[in-house]
Amino acid sequence: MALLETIDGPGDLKKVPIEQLPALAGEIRREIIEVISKNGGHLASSLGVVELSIALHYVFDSPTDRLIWDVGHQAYAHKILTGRRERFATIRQTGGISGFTSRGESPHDAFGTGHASTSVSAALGIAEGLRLAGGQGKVIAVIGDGSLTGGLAFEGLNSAGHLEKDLIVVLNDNEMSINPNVGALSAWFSRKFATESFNRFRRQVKDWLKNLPRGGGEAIMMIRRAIDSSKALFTPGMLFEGLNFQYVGPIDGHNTGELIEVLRGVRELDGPVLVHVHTQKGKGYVFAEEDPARFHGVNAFDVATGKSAAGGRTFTKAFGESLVSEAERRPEIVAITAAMTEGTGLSEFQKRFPERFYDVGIAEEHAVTFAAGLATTGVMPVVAIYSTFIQRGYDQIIHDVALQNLPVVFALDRAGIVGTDGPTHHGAFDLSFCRLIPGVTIMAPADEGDLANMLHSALHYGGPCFVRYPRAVVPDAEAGSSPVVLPRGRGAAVFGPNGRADVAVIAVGTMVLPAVAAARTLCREGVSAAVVDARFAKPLDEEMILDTVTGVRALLCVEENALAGGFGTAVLETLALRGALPPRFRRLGLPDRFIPHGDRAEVLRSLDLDETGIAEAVRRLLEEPKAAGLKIIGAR
Ligand SMILES: Cc1ncc(C[n+]2csc(CCOP(=O)(O)OP(=O)(O)O)c2C)c(N)n1
Repeated sequence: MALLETIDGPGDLKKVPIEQLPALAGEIRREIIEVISKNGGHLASSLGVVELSIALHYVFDSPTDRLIWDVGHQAYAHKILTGRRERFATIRQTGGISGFTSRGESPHDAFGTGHASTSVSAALGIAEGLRLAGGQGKVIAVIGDGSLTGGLAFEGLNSAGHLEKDLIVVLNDNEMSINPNVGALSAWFSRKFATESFNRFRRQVKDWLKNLPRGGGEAIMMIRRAIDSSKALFTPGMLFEGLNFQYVGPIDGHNTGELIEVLRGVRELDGPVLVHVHTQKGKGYVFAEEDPARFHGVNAFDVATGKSAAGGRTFTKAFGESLVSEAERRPEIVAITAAMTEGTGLSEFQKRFPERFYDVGIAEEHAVTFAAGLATTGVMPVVAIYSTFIQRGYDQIIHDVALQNLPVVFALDRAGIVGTDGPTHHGAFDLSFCRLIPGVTIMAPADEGDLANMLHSALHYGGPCFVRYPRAVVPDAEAGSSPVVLPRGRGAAVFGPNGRADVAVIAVGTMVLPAVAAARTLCREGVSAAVVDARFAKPLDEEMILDTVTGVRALLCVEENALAGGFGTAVLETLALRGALPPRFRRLGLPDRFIPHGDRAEVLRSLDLDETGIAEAVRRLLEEPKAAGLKIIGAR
């Protein structure tokens, strides 16, 4: 790592002669592969932009010039080149640097990212802000062709073309999102675009010429000449030029010298410019080049073989299988993903029912409204989206689905703490923001059998339904052989003494089994504790809750969701309105702050969201004096 060791910031990089930059790229790749093979992370995307990262930092002066990496998952080389080389080994670990760009982490991270398609709007805002404040610096957004399928990116381009301010957008085109990129637009960027479109145009004109009256010799010659000279018009740049951008490219994104030369030229241009760069996802690591989708986001792996240790059976996998068996029985079921086929467990569905499967690109808003449209025709759409990304489609859920009471099922994967991807990806809020929508059903399974029953029920109830489940391995549980329809809005008593308990714990989803384990421990200590699995965050089983808390000394509600507006708050509201609050009450859940990245189990432990934390919370609660009047002891 001879060269790399001399680089503690972009200033050091600029001292390296251009001819040595390919060697530096090799060193950076080795460092990224080495660290990500241990920590896991977004390997293929980051390997693809090593030369581009070097060239951008060679030509521009970060942090005066602002670099905004869309999603930020590809910014590993950028991090290594901007003073984080030594901390790079801590990436995605508890207390370590983030796997995305983060303003708090470095002045070179001009904008915090994690969700796709934000870079153009953010860059335009920064460019305009600098102008208003009389500040210095070029602003450069780097966006992948996958992220350009998001509507927000086009809102940004549209606005930038209108404002005509200095802005450089680098389109990193590797023809891949996580899987091969989808959508009509991706053809515009494709290498085949020019020839295919031009040939189609030529065929159309030929047909037209055949139908012209005879004797039009001179006119036909003119048209032929016009066709030949119009070939130059058929470039991917047409689209961007139409949006008032100057288009430069396409250029080879692995040729550092060419990149530097082009970027130096682009730096001198005024107004919005789009630089189209071709790269290869996974470049430089044979297994990632061969299977860029698997190495998009990879767990720890063996560098020599590219293999990762087999994980356990996940909720995602269980969901995918349940959906396939539902779809076998009901031809009206279709599945929709927003560029996350594998992540949401839909690969098998796609194989089995290609005609009933839709990958709409990174377009969550569209996914929801598309589902709403389908649902008006008797189709039964299941939209499988990560909890954090459904935030993008919130207005569509309210306005297009719920207001019309359409039967759309939302399978919210990665609900709760996701772990190493951190705060941009935690599914912290879905119970809170879904709970306030009238008429919806919200369910959270504790195990695989529950998940199958809940999916089955959601497909049966009609109206908008959410099933939320974590990024986790399913606990050992007997999956029911054939799923049943659960009575809507009914919880279940899952643990307790005969007769009245001292303490009631009402848990939902992932917190049910740790709550039962905690109650067992408490029982051994002589505290009789009952546990209720709420199953539904909406509608709440109010009668069961009232019955459970009658006569108890304390009540604890536990959820893997923000406390603010979440499940425990729903219980609190119900009990307060009914005048039935027990003498001691407390909610456990995600506190009112953004939770950093780290191993999922460690993060949950740090928040008391495990067996030990729940048992301890009950012990502390019981030590507290009785609340007077409506004051709630221990509520936080
Ligand atoms: C709103 C949103 N939806 C989904 C994702 C998940 N995601 C992360 S990267 C990615 C693909 C990005 O493709 P591209 O922009 O082409 O970058 P590449 O990884 O190919 O370099 C997706 C779908 C996300 N980060 N944000």
